[in-house]
Amino acid sequence: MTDTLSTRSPGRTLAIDADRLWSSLMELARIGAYDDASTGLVGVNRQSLTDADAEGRRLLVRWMEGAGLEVTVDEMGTIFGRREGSEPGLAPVMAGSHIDSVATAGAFDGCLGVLGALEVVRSLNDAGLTTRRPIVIAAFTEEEGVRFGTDMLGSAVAAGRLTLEYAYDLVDDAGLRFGDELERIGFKGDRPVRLNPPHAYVECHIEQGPVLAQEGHAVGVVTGVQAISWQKVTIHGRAAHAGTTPTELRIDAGLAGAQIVVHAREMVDSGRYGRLRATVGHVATSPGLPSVVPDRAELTVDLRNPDDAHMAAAEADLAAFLEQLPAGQPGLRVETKRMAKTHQVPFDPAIQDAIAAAAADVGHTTMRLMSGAGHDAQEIAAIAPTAMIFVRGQYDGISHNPREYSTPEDCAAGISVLGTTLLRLANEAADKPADEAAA
Ligand code: HGY
Ligand code: MN
Ligand code: MN
Repeated sequence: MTDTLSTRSPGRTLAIDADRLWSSLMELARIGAYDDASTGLVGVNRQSLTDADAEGRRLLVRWMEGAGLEVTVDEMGTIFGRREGSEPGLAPVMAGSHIDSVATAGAFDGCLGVLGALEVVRSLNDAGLTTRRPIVIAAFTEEEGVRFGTDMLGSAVAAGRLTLEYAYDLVDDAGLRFGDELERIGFKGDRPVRLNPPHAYVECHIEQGPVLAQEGHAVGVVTGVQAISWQKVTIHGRAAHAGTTPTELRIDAGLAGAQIVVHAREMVDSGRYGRLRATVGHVATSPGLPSVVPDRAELTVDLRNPDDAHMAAAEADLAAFLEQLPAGQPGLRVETKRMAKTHQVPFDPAIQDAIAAAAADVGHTTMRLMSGAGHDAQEIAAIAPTAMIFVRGQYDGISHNPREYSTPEDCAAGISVLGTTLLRLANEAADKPADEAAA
C-alpha cells in the first residue's frame, strides 16, 4: 500500500542536519574498520562486547553527553540517552537501534537508527525546542547475536522475553562468557534492565533488501517483522582413513552436514512453507584434514518466515530430517541446540500512520512493507506501541556485506521522517497506562 496523502492533519516538522548525520555515520564506521578481501571494500567488524564495540560505545556516550543527554547504562550494557521534556513525569518517546555489527558489515545497519536519533536530538537543540515528553535514545546490546548466539539480546532482556541470567551465561566461540565480557569492557551498568514501557518506540533502519528501490521510495513504513528460528546442529561421526575405509564402513559427519544444507534449500524450493528463507551460515567439519573422514560437523540453521504456522511446519520438517539421518549412516549422532526463536511481530497501526503522515508532511511518498530482518523494535513492540521506518538501500539493498550502502539523501530522508514523528509523539498528551507507570 502506498501512502501518498497525509493521514493526519499536518503538524510541526523538524529539519535535521544531513551533513552532520552523514559525518557521524562515517566516523563511527571507522571503528572496527577492516579491509574486506572478498569485496575489496572497507568493511566494519564491531561485534558486541569486543574492544572495537567498546570504543564505539565510548564515542556514542561522548556524543550523547555533548548533546546534553543524561546517559545511563543498564545491566545488559544497553546505553540510554535521555533528553528531558517539559513534563518529566510523562512516559518518554524512545528511538534507537544497535551499534554492534556482524563481522562483514557496512556503516549503516543499526547505526543509522542510533545516530539518526542522536541527530534528531541535536536538531531539537538547534531549534531550541522542548517537547512535553522526554525523548530517550537507546543503543541495544548484541542485536546481531552473531558473537553470543542469540539475536536482539539486549532488547529481549529489556522487554522481559529473556532473562539476565540466560544472557550473562551465553558464551562465544572462544568460551568467553557474555557477563564477563560486559564487565571487561566496562559497560555492565547498574540501571535496572527491565524497561518501563515508553509512550512509543520508533526505529529507523536500512531496509537491507531490494523492495524500496524497486518501488521507487526513499522511505518505507514497516508493518512488522517475520518469524526467526536459529538452531545449532552438531553431528558426531567417526574419523577414519580416506583411502582405506570402504564407503559402507564410514560414519561421515561431513556428508550428513552437506545433506542438511541441501535439505534446507529443498524445503524452500518445495513451496510447502510459503515464503520460507533458509540459511546455513556456519559449516565447520573436524578434524578438517584431507585424508580423514570428518568425525564432527557443526552447522547453524537460520529459518525465516512471515507466517508462524509455516515456520512451525518448516521446523518440524527439519527436525524429522535430522531424526532420520542416522538411518543412512548407522552410528551417526545428531544434536541440536536452540539459539534464537521469535514469532512474527506486527507493528502498531497508529505509529505506522504517524510515520506515514510525517513522511508525507516532509515530502516523501512511502509504502508499507514487512521486515525480512530481525530488529530491536520487535522486542519493544511487546511493551509499547512500536513501528519502524525503513531507508532505501543501493545494490539490491545488500547488507551484512561491506557493499551495504544508502545515499546521504536517503539517510537524511529517513531521519527527517524520524525527527518529525518523534516531535509529534513527544508532544502527545498523557493518555496511556505507560504514563502512570512512568510517574
Ligand atoms: O538476523 C537479523 O535479522 C538481524 O540482522 N539481527
Ligand atoms: Mn540491524
Ligand atoms: Mn544486522
